[in-house]
Amino acid sequence: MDHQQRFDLTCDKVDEALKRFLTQSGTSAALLFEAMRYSVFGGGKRIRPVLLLEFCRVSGGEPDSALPFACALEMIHTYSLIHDDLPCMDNDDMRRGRPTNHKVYSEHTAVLAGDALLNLAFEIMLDPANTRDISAQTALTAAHTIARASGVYGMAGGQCLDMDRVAGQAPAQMVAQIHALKTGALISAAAQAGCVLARADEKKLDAANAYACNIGLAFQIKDDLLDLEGDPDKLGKPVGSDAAGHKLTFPSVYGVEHCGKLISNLTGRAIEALDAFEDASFLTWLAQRLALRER
Ligand code: GRG
Repeated sequence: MDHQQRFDLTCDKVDEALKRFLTQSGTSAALLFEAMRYSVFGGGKRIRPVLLLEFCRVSGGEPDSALPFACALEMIHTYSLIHDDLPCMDNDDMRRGRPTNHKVYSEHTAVLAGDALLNLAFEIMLDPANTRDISAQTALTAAHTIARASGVYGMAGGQCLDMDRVAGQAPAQMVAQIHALKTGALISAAAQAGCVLARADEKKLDAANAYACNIGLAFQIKDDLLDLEGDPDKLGKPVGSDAAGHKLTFPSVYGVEHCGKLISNLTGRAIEALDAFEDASFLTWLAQRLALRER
């Protein structure tokens, strides 16, 4: 099996588990379930769950026992995109080639779908029925890693800095901080939680963190570049929204050419960090694939 086939197979497993977790029990709030499923099954690349499961595997853990955490992480990511698209944030009409959640449902349903996905993620991670194969302490530590990365010290904090930039702060420092929190924190949490669930040692945790921080930043710089010069058909949304929204981006600070070099340096550093693991060729491939992605 080649790496692409393994990636696809892992995505299929994640999708199957997500379908199970998003099967409605009872009859209340059918519309909310529909709105949640609309975005969870809307064509996401599943990068974060794949990272979590692979870091669990290369650290000697059992990926199947980490599946609930991988699904929870994808739900948190999905909630962040639903809320990011809202009129009070980026006010986007399209994502992944389809109308955004609030365009299909309503603004209040989209807010609730995001809230409900965030809560369901924690319900899944903290449900003893989903964590039978791991110790309670390990499950709590993994859930804590993901919680911290999602909230004020991570993604939500980064989103706030991005929305309410304070004039006078150095752009280069600011853009790095925003990206590290808004995008990098959840990607790092994926790698860290995978290691935690496999009870990896400090050396492996540090290496996973170094890999994730580097690919996380490269991922965001690539995202900035795609918004500037990507193909709207492949991206499934119009380009140019960062410039229109006067967003602070890596290309606006460093220029397009330098951004290409930064992505390749960061990818190289991520791959170097994998020396701490045996059998990490899939993660090498993934870092390279993300650097070359077109959507
Ligand atoms: C609303 C709390 C809150 C946070 C929003 C994630 C985010 C913070 C904003 C999204 C803005 C954005 C486009 C960031 C760039 C990096 C990023 C997170 C891209 C989307 O992730 P992908 O490419 O998405 O993994 P898919 O569609 O593949 O799931």
